This record gives sequence, C-alpha cells and structure tokens, in this order.
Amino acid sequence: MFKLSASFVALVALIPFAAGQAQEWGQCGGIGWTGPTTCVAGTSCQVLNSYYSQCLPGAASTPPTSTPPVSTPPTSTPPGGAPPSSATGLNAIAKSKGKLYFGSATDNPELTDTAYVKILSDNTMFGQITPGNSMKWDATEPARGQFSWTGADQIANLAKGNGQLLRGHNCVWYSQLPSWVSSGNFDSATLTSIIQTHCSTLVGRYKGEVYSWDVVNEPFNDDGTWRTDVFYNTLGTNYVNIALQAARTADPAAKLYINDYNIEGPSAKTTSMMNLVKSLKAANVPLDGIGLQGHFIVGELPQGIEDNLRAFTALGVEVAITELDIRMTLPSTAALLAQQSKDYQTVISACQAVEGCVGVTIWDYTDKYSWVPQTFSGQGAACPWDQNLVEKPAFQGIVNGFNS
Ligand code: 9MR
Repeated sequence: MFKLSASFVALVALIPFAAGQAQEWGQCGGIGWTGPTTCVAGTSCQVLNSYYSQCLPGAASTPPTSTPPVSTPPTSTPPGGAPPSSATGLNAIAKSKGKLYFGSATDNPELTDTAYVKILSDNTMFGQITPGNSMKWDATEPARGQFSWTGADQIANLAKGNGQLLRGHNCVWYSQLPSWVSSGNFDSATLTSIIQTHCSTLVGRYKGEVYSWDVVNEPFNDDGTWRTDVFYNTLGTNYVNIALQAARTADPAAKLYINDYNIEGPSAKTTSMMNLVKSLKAANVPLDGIGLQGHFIVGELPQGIEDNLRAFTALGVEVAITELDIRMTLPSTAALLAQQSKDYQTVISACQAVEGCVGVTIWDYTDKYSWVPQTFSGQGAACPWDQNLVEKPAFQGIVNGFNS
C-alpha cells in the first residue's frame, strides 16, 4: 500500500505558530515550519513553494502570507493531468508539473565565473542548489571544535539571494573526513559526542535555511554490506541514529535524508537501504527522505527506476534524485549525445511519475565544472550544458521528462 499520503497528512496537520519576526532572507512559512511567520521591516514573506516561504527585500507583490497553502503538498501530475509546460526554465517546468524544484550542485571556485553564475542564479532554471564540497566535514570542522564557514556561507547566501532552496551536503561521510576523526582512535562515547557536535553545529548554523540535509552519505558498500568506516567500526549502525537525532534537534524543519549511489534500481545495496529505512522508521528515528544520487553512464541506466522510487516512498519517506549526471567515454558524438538525452529523459520522467519524488538535482550543470573527468579517466560530458555553457540535447531530454 502507498503510505506517503499518510505522512503528508501528518505534515500538513502541523500548525505553524508565530515566534517573533524572521530576518531578511529567513524562512517565514512552509509545510512543517514552526518558526516566525512575519518578516522584519523592509521585507515581506513570499511563498517560494509549499515547503518554503522566505523574507525577501521589498514589499509583497502579493499580500504577505504567513504560511503557504498547506492543503496541496507537491504531487506528481495525475494521469492525464497538466498539459506540457510552456515555461522554458527547468525549475519553472518542474514546478509547473508539481515538483518542488529542479536544482544543481555548485562549488566555490566556480563562483568567480560570472557567465556560469548568471545561469546558476536564474531561479526559473534552478530552484535549488547543493554545495558540492564546502559543507563537508573537512571544510567545516578541519580541527576538532574549530569550525570554518567561509565556503558554506558563500553558497548558503547565494541560494538565499537567488530565492533558491538549499540542500545541505553532508554531516557524516567516510570521505573528505579529516584524519583527526578517522584516525583519532576515539571510544564510542567520545565519537558519539564528536558526531553530535559536528552535526548539530553544522545543521544549526543553517537552521531555517536548508530544505533538506544529507545527514548520512553513502553508508553501504555496493554488495549491500555496511561500509566499514570509523563511524561503523566504532559505533555500529547506531551512528546513523545519532547523526539523525542531532540533526533533527538542530533544525526541526529540515528534511533529513540518507543519500547513496547505486540504489536507483534493484540491487543488494538498494535492499539494504530499504531495510535501513524500515528499521529506522520502526524505531521512530527521524528520517524524512532518501537521496538517490544518480551518477550514471550513457546507455547503462538501471532498469526500473520509477518502480524503485515508488518502493522507497511506500516506506514512508520522500525521495529525490540528488546528484544526477550521465557520463560517456570521450569524445562525445551525436549518437552518444542523443542517447544521453534519452537517458536524462528516462530519469526525470521516473521522478515525475512518482508522488513523493520531490525534485532532481544535477551534479553541476556544465561539463566545465563536472567532477567526472578527474575521477574517470577518458570519460566526461556528463552534464546537460557543455564546456561553453551551451545547452546540449540532454536539456531537451529533461524538458521531455517533466512533460511525460
Ligand atoms: O563533486 C565533488 C568533487 O568536487 C569532489 O572532488 C569529490 C570528492 O569526494 O566529491 C564530489 O562529490 C561527491 C558527493 O559529495 C557524494 N557523491 C559522489 C560525488 C561525486 O564524487
């Protein structure tokens, strides 16, 4: 049975209450929001989507509203529903088709590229951004108790200024983890405290600004066994619980996700992730979503993405495609680009078809700044925009996917 609608009912039953005034750029409403619903002078509360209203500079173009309509959670298009969108920006199209956002990852070094930033900042194109690196542990707590926010703040402020949702990425991950954590030989009580401090400080800093957090990233090996990192080796599976609890306390309104790759279709890893969702839900551990990263190869998509997304949502979580890119062996050819366009369309249409798939994030929008060539020798061209920031056939594939 499909259970997500029950959780939406629970969500919309939460009645927001006023608690002072939100600051400029602060959140002022949205499903599940329990903070302030009015804005400081000179700003007005604008509904960006059903989950997020924000205090934006200037007077309201529509009457200030404390909360968005809560009776219409994001849903996919009903069968035979909305006609193809005439909007041209991918986020505008996604929203017109009932999704919460279409977004992109970005990274700090790229933000000096004005042509790049201009496209990234167009919130009809991208309604959400994810920092590719600057909220990770090595960037935010490079030494124990010493927090560093320069890069993370830059991207959080960019999202605010652009009126874009922010996905936080991430609290606990085996990679880009400073050696003071991975090689500290801490006992379980100390490592618990270290996780709690890190997650609550990180999530707390952006309280009210983040739509969803990848609280735990990549906990499983591809064979479905737990990844034996310092967290698992010291605390067993309980580290997941510890991180999620700390994040919930630090920002009760943020959606808390576990995020992984190779869980987009049926696999041993997918089964393990579904079992984890079930056990966390059964234990009342706070968990709202599963992120399916979506790092794919042209012509090699897993079968059954739509059914798989639906199977996750049936466990009572929302889902999102969080890091989509579809790489190829270089050089790119017309045939490869055409197949890539079809593959983007397949992934987007799977999310479009599933109630509870809230949005799609591409892992940067341009080949100019993709992570792929540095990691996979001889491969690349994975993004919908090319090296020169020109849209590729994949762009139309995304449009077609939302219109399917
Ligand atoms: O895009 C990120 C890249 O710049 C980093 O070098 C890399 C290091 O691990 O991480 C990349 O992002 C990863 C993300 O955080 C988690 N899923 C896989 C992504 C691609 O490696």
